[in-house]
Amino acid sequence: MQRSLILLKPDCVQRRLIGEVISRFEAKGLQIVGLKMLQVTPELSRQHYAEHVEKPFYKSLEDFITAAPVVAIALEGLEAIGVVREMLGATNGLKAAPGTLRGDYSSSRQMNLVHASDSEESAKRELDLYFKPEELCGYSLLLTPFMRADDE
Ligand code: FUP
Repeated sequence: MQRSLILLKPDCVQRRLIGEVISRFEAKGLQIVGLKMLQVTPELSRQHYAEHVEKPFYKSLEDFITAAPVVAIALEGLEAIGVVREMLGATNGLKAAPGTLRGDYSSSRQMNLVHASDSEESAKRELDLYFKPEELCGYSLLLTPFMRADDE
């Protein structure tokens, strides 16, 4: 099982697509183990996007991500990090394939609707940024043990 940090960005919240996006994750079989709405501060933005802080687009990205509330989600599932990235599609909504979340709902590189961790290392770092350990609630479902066969 893996956990990934998902952010429903300000455009997702403003366009009232929270339910739509969460439905897609739940329908896929991913499990919400943490959920909160918050306003990203400039400091949190710099921590989250540490690898981009020096890039020319960073100022604009920070202005956008701090402009209005976001929804942070901790999602759990088999290979959840890679599975969610596939569901999101390419970074630029204009390039993302139809059928992906960004392909279906975004026409922008900057306002690309959803963030998701891109590796186990970033998932751990980002989950720690957005959630205290006691805010994560793992729970098992009856059919979970059958998701992976003995030879998988
Ligand atoms: P992703 O991993 O798909 O979220 O994309 P990146 O980590 O490469 O970029 C983080 C965010 O910066 C993206 F969601 C959109 C924004 N961005 C720009 O605004 N301009 C760029 O040239 C690249 C990324």
